[in-house]
Amino acid sequence: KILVIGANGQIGTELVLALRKKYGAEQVVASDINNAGYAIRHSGPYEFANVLDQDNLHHIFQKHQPTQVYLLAAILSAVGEQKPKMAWELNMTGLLNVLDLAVEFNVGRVFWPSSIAVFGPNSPKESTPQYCVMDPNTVYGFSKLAGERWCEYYFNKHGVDVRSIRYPGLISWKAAPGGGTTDYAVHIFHEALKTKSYSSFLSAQTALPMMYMDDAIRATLTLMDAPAEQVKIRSSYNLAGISFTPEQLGEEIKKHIPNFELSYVDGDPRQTIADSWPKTIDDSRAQQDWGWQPEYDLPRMVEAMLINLANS
Ligand code: VAH
Repeated sequence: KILVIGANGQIGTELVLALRKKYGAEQVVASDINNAGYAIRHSGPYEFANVLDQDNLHHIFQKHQPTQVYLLAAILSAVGEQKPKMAWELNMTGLLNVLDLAVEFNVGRVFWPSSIAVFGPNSPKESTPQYCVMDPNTVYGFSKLAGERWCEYYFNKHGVDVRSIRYPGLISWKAAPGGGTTDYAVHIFHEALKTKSYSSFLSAQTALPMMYMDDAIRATLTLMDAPAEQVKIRSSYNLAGISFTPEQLGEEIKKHIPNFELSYVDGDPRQTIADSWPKTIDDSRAQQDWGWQPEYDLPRMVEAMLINLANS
């Protein structure tokens, strides 16, 4: 069985759908702490999961004997700054609980998402390399950095085949984003279709690394399918898709909705977070080690978001 923890989140929802399509619905156990995600709950096996409850997790591992585990449960950057201790506890203890269970139940492969949030103000802003100064100043960012260290540690000390990707901001339409700094790039599409206007909490020139969810899911499955000897980085892989500013995104949306109006509000705490992150990412190691290639550029992503949202 394949176990997905955090199945009702922005990534988890699409991972479950992709994994059920690939392995068959009955082989993929979805689990989450909240009972949202009707489609996920009712299209295959579902469990209540609390990553901070070791007995609950042990019961799920005992019952399903997973050969693969995807741990998506986390508190993201913006919410993490409002609840710093909760974010550290959930992101760190949740990961350690799952890594320990992966050892106990001899799980074949584990996936855990990191983020470009592991880079900080003194990391290079352009073509941020796989290895460089990393001084993240959000709880989310340094919990992901510490998590990468733990993943590499469990691989080296306990032989857990854990694999990880430093996701950029992810843009999708099937499930809402979970309280991050890049969420503006999702909300803008909903507002553009509803009111033909959007007020961005990030300034016009704030460039950030982003990716359409279909590319992110494909990268995840490609990494998880790669032979172990090709996965040479056991902390987490840089991954790049598209980098753009709110202004550039607005201009692309105007090609489909000519009278779309984009405005900006100052003083949002998420601006400070965004300013600490890279603008573009160098993902040459993912390309070399397991053949990564993105398929969505800005025009194709915008078209896909507008068409799918308009028809959903
Ligand atoms: C966030 N969407 O904004 C997440 C992601 C790179 C951004 O980690 O917190």
